[in-house]
Amino acid sequence: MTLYTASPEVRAALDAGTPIVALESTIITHGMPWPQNLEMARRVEDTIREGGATPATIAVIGGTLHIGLTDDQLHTLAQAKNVAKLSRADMAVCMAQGGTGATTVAATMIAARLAGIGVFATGGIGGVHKGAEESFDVSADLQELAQSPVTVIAAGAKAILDLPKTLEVLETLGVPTIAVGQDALPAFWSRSAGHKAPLRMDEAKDIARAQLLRQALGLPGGQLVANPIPESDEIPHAVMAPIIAQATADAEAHGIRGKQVTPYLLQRIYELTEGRSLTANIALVLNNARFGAKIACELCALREEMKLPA
Ligand code: PSU
Ligand code: MN
Repeated sequence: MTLYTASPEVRAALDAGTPIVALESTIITHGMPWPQNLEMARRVEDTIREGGATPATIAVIGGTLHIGLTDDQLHTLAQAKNVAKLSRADMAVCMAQGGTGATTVAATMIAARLAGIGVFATGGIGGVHKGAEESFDVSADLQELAQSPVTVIAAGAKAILDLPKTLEVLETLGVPTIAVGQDALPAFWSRSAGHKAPLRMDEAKDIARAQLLRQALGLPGGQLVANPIPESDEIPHAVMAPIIAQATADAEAHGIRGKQVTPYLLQRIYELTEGRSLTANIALVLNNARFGAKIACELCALREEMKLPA
């Protein structure tokens, strides 16, 4: 049984052993509005190609796990309504029922591991939500980072999350959280929210080497690379903090729970910032795609040097 279908472009890269960067689809269906979502998805793919790697956007369509989407599939998904948001818990159920679903960070990592793709670029990961001591809302993304050997490049964790608690859980799970080019933990729209990252690495090559050494040591799981948004695109934390507080209060007042929490907050913050959060979001994803392609190239070169299989 073949578990997934690779697009022609991704199939060629897998066969040739050339660099590949996985991309999630929940950011398209639940993270950004139409039509900016499609434009972002295409630009991210092009950025990865310009960086010398092959983009592999991942989604479940009609029960089939697709690794690499055609432009038609991307277009359809970006406009589709009522697409499921898939994580570790429901990915196989969606496939068994012939459903269509977008992959979160967790589900994208599962697919990447399956295809032997070691690098994945996105915007933000899920984490420990504010008030988690009451709601127990901790994203399955964190557990996945502890299990699947994929280096995930994100712009840190969004400040809608409880960042110190997110760092604690990552540490408990044995996941390295690595800030790039600075000591502070990037906070998505902002370069910092005043928290220090546990680790710092400035070179893509070192990050690739650390992933290979992790595997050589027999440690499961991946790495979280927290790449700060470029200065010119950042919205300072002092501006974001009251907006995030307002959005969080609105979510509470409307009784938003479970899977709806992250998409609701993103949409509300988009409204409250009059679209500025989306512009920043797109800029940081492109920045992560650029760095992800670099890490994927280094990973390929190192595997060759160390004579490791893909
Ligand atoms: N953060 C964003 N945009 C997103 C998400 C997170 O800035 O689209 C999505 C990702 O797919 C992530 C998921 O894996 O939300 C986390 O959802 P939850 O908190 O329900 O695990
Ligand atoms: Mn959750």
